Amino acid sequence: MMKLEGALFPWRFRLVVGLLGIMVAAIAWRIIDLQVVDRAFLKGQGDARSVRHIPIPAHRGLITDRNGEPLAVSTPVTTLWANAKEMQTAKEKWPALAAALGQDPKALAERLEAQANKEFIYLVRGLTPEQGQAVLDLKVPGVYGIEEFRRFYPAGEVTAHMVGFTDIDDHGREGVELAYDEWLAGVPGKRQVIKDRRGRLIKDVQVTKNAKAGKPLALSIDLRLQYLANRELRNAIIENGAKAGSLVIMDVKSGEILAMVNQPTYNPNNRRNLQPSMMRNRAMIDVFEPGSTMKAISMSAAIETGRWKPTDTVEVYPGSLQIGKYTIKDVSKSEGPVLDLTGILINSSNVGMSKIAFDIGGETIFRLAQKVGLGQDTGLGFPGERVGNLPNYREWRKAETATLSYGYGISVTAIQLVHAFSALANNGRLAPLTLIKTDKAPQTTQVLPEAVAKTMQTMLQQVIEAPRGVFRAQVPAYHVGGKSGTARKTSVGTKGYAENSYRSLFAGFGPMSDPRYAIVVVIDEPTKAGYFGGLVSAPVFSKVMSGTLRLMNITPDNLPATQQANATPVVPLKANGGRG
Ligand code: 59J
Repeated sequence: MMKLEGALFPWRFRLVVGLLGIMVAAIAWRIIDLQVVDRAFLKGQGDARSVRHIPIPAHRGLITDRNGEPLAVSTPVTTLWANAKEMQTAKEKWPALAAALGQDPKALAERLEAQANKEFIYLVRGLTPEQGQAVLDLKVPGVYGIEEFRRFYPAGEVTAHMVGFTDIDDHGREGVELAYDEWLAGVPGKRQVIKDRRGRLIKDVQVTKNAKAGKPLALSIDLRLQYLANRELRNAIIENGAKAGSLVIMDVKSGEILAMVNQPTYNPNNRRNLQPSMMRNRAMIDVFEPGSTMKAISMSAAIETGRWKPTDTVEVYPGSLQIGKYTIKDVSKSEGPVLDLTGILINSSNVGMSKIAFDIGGETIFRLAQKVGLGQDTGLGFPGERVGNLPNYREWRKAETATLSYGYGISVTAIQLVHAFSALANNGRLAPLTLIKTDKAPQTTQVLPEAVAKTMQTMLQQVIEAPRGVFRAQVPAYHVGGKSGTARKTSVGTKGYAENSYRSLFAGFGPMSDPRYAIVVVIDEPTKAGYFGGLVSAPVFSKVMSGTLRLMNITPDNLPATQQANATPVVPLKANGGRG
């Protein structure tokens, strides 16, 4: 055999081998070049231009009142942040930056020096887009802007407790903002971008995920009533030198809370110098003994048994009753030795109520109190909401049966109390409470026979309209009903009751021709002229009920006969009723 390769193509063979050799060498060189010689440079270049995902903030849902009035609005803002490391390269621009930010140049310089190796610090958050752009236009190296949203609360302190607020990252922190955070928040989107090492945007590649806006929420409250309630409560707190207070208005047919206000309050748009006492939504997170307002429930229970009717009488003489070592006392002396059931409510006789309680038994009162929601979970799930306490009747001895029947030894929230009264107002039907606007009729529960509720309505109207009644609760042109209460506050640290610190209460509803609105007024520690619920809280009830009936266009049911015949709704107040 011949040696083919050598003999036939010696030069071609060498050429091919030679070329291949050069190619291998070239590739090897390039590999070494990339992997070893230029490694650092190339790695830097790659890092410098990298694909990033940056969040697109989601627009938080608008909170409105029942008529669409805005209560919490998200507005676009610009937040300025800095790469402090990068900023060290252009210190000469710092004074101009400080001026544009309205900050002290020395303080800013100190801060930037101190954080000189940080690649992300906030410079200022929540500027208006115009303010932010003005700073960015200075083109200070290392200063960047991001778009965010910030909450603004147009009704300020008037809706503060109800609406709550979000934190600087726009997460719900209090109130409805917290309770409905998931609903309101939405989902942030994502944008794919190419940024350089300094975080500067080189190319906006694409939106990889659209931001999903949060959903709007219409609350049950009516801003006009909220303003009215806030104004009257605030005035009463000032006039009476009181520590605090709450007021709730409820639509007894729909279960909607139409207004809920507390004093003291705060401006949610400026939360500097906040004291915790200002932030309490007392109507739901503070519990108290309902005192004599409880008699409306105990009396309902008595009438429901069929053993008692309004004209039956009870001996209340001499205005006190001894139960073991415990004495039950009436504060106001009755005109005679006996009172009928209506008289017991008018005179607010603890003795009379206790005797009825002994007759019907604690369990009867307990069952109804439970059914109307006293000391029970409201189901609202409001942040910090309290359930209160209705002790089980099995634990009631004779003294407890008595004191519970007139409102001590039980603790409730203002919203529970208005709910309980709503059942009497709505002919025995209890509508579940809601803070959200509802359009369809609620599923109500008959917690008291209609006839009993109607009897109670008549009696509670007498409490206000009878000669010795709580005349300060009367409302011009309408019939209304209700019950006052004055409760000694339990003194801290002792088991007993304070000598001179009181809670003044009033709970009532109207108009009696077709009860629609229930209102509870709580005034904590009045210190001026007087402290009786009938003196301090009843006038607030009167003013707020009067304004409510007029704003809601309710036909008067208590005009002189000549006018009543052709009564039409009174002229409603202006749409901003009472805001000014
Ligand atoms: C009262 C109580 C305290 C707790 C008493 C108010 C009791 C009681 C122990 C003395 C003032 C006062 C469990 S008064 O609410 O009866 O609203 O217009 O605080 O009775 O046994 O110097 N209310 N108030 N009682 N305690 N314990 C009346 C009444 C009520 C009125 C006036 C006069 C009390 C008519 C209250 C009102 O109906």
